[in-house]
Amino acid sequence: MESNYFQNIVNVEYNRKNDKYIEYGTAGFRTKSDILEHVLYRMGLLAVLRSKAKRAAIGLMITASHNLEPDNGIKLVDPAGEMLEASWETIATILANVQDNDLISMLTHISTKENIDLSAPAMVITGRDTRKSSPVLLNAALAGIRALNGNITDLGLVTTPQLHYVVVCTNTSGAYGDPTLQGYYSKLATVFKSIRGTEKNNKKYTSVLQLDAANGVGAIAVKEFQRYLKGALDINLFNDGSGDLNHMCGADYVKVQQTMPLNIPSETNVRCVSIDGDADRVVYFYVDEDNKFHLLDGDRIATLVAAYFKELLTTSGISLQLGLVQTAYANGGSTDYISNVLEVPVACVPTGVKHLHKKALEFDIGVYFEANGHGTVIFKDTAKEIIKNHAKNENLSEAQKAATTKLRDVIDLINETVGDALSDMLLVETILHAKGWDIIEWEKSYNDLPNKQLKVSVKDRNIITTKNAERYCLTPVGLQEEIDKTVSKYSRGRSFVRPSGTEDIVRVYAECENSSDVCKLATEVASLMYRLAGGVGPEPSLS
Ligand code: G16
Repeated sequence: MESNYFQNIVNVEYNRKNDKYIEYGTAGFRTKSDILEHVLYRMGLLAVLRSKAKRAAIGLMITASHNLEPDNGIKLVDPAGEMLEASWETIATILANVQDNDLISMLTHISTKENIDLSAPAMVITGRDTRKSSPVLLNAALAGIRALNGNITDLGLVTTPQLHYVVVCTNTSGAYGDPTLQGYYSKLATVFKSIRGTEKNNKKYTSVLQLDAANGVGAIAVKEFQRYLKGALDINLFNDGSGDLNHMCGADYVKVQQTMPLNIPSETNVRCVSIDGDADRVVYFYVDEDNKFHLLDGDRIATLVAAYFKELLTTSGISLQLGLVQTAYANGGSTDYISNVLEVPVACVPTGVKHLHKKALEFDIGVYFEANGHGTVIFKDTAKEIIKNHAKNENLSEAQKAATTKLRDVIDLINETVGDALSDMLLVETILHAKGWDIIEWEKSYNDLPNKQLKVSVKDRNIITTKNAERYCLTPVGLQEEIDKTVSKYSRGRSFVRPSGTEDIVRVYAECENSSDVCKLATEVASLMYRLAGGVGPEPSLS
């Protein structure tokens, strides 16, 4: 049965045209778009097998998110809207790299090993970002899906989180929401406006927002939201797709460079937002009277959200375990604040929302955010039930009732399937509105330690291996000892190195107490990295 089943998949158009080994990285396959066609075709085939294996719809998104225009990639989405299961990432890597002649035998092997019923139906929901290469790559994926007779729902141009949302809505037969883009906009906008309508006296809060959409697909979604949110939130859109994607704009640029993106007017103390190329990350920022740039990144969002939930739980009298998940990039200032002031349990896991999501599932309410602005909040089904039932309790005080209702309603504002820049932004806006805060008030909660990031190019980034949630470098041998020696010279110093899973570089992170020292610390560690791990090109430095 198996080899017959796969006989129609041979398609010379999608033969492998280069020998580059390609790996399923932090968030899928990601590299130069011109070497990806055969990979996309094969991922179309694999998505059909995954759908049959799970007896559910699978998502397939064509995007390279924060990377520049010449790159592209693919993210596969599992049935509950989460990232592809780790064991299938390995399968995907093997399938992407197999020789054309071995493709049928590899597919046969996968279906036998995974015990897949090939007669089961398959459904793949596809979407793409605005890159020039995306339509061609989408066609390759669609050809793969069709070759195995999979059913297709193509959403066209969508943000990554919108695709995740439609996948989970489809697989829950609409229980999570209507599985359409209109369903997505309407669900989020309706609850946003309704919560907002119940709150008066919003002191310093104003509803005006400057939004940098990275010239990516998020701009399309923002334009839709502008229609749905009219009168509630006043979004001024910049980098709306008319310029170069992620070029000197977008959440990654703003976070790493700690500077204003192109085109956003520098207006004193005005709340600004940047999202990334596929709208799954968000950061806030503003410039003060002295034209000084202030960044409120994923750590700030996480702490704002965790504090809000803690307050609602306490006021409502509901006992649920709230926890927060971060990565090594989390600023030491935020971790201290979470542990010592908020007194919320905090966990640290390796980079990649798939790791954060998994850890957050251990809590009744799990808040997870990477410092780069990628994150969300997830709720156990049992927690949702407890909140709903509590809201029906007629013996609650007015304050308890209000907090419980808010807790129940705000769940619908959150895209729990994955980090969603726009849903996260609406959540932040809801909290700031409830507290009557402007961005300056929000920033007062704690002080960030000065921090910097650098990228180092090396011959082979895979020689860098790490442990302890990427905070300790195992190889090259001796590098960690050198980093430790360097860091010990700086008060509250901390630094780590790790290979990127989305770009062909190694990332260096450094933080310390003194802002005049942080560039020096980052440069020293980058230089160690360059010398001991085979640096290529110019040696990076910060002045
Ligand atoms: C992806 C992942 C994020 C990760 C980022 C950078 O984001 O979803 O979890 O933080 O890549 O990863 P790395 O440091 O390994 O390059 P995006 O927005 O680019 O898809």
